[in-house]
Amino acid sequence: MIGLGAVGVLLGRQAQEAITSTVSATVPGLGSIIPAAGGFRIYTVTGGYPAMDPADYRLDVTGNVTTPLSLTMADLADLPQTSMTKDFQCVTGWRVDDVLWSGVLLSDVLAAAGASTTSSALRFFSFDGAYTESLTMDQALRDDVLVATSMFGEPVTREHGGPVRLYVAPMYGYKSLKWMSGIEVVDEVVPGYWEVRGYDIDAWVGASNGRDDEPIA
Ligand SMILES: Nc1nc2c(c(=O)[nH]1)N[C@H]1C(S)=C(S)[C@@H](COP(=O)(O)O)O[C@H]1N2
Ligand SMILES: [Mo]
Repeated sequence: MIGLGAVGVLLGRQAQEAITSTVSATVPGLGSIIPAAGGFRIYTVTGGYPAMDPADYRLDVTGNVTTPLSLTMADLADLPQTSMTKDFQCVTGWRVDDVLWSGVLLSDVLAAAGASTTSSALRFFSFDGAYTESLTMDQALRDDVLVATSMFGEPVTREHGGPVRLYVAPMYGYKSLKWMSGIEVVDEVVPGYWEVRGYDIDAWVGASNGRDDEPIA
């Protein structure tokens, strides 16, 4: 059950980062809003959580590649699997320590597509139809940037951007695009959803967005 006040918060307020809620409730038209595990807050700029049957899922890898790909969940499972336990930190201040992430390194996906690593940037697209993100090629090839199919040892939930989301460990959470549907290899960085709204394009935790002084290692 949910009170009208909470519905008002959900539907009426332009809260920072389009925060939805961490309360347990079902709101008609918005689907289920569950308590987020481990202190996560569930964000969506569209007001909803797009649904995708994993059987229908495709991750398109296009642009400056020798082999354009349209990867199924099974295709992703056939690529080398990587896990890492690392923190998730939103630029608004909340942080979840020691999250177990699993999936395929973005660099392995790019290698499978024969991505031109002399291209300078990548664009990321969401099947929510609204959110986009960017990385430079150097950033994308790091060994802590993951095409994540699993969080906490479970498939990425719908609320967290399942079945596949991006996880950019060294950067603030807004780089970790949810409901990922496409990766495009391009010649120049195209600023993402929050970046055209003022956030730093290079979102290093600690060093960007005027927060702290010290870049992380
Ligand atoms: N598609 C999409 N991806 C997104 C967002 C969003 O609103 N839509 N919010 C971003 C922000 S600001 C953060 S902090 C994280 C939050 O991830 P979570 O909702 O799994 O906690 O998702 C990022 N990726
Ligand atoms: Mo965020």
